[in-house]
Amino acid sequence: LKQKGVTIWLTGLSASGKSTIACALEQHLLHLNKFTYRLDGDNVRFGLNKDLGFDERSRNENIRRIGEVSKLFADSCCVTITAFISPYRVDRDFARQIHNQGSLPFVEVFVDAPLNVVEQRDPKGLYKKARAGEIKDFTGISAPYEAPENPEIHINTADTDVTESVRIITEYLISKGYI
Ligand code: GGZ
Repeated sequence: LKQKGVTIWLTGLSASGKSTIACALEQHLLHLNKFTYRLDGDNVRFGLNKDLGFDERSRNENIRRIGEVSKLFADSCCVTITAFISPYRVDRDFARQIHNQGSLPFVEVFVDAPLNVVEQRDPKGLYKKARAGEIKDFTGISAPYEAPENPEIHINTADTDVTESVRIITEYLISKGYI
């Protein structure tokens, strides 16, 4: 293969738009004939990481494994998209570091939306449950989210739609020669 792999690491609150952007980006890259794979809660938290919950240590381990797996995918020349809250800076930095060690590009995308906006969206009613104390350790309510300080890309989904988000990420990847 001519191209190296790359990992596109989406991070943000629940309901910020990570999965929506990840799916649309995957479709777009497949249309461009790029070898692409998406890792998200549906194919990771129910398989590889089904032993893990949402306490801090479990999230550390969740993201550690996803970092390692995404590195392997990227090493196989795959355009790898990950869509996890990944709330702890130290865990995201670890994922970045192991990519750097393998000379594999790592693109951190902050999928940003204010708490009041994601709480209004609340597509699964999880914020409501978290406020009611029915879900503990809920990110943004009763567990921390450490916003990226220096992401390669920062998208505010309160004013940027999914098509525009995909365009921004794709343009970045092309401009860097990653795809
Ligand atoms: C945050 C939770 C929690 C708690 C269940 N806190 O919006 P969703 O539902 O579909 O996506 C969220 C998903 C978060 O899993 P991640 O693997 O991305 O989290 S992390 O990176 O922090 O390990 C949410 C659901 O799982 N969910 N309980 N307590 N989100």
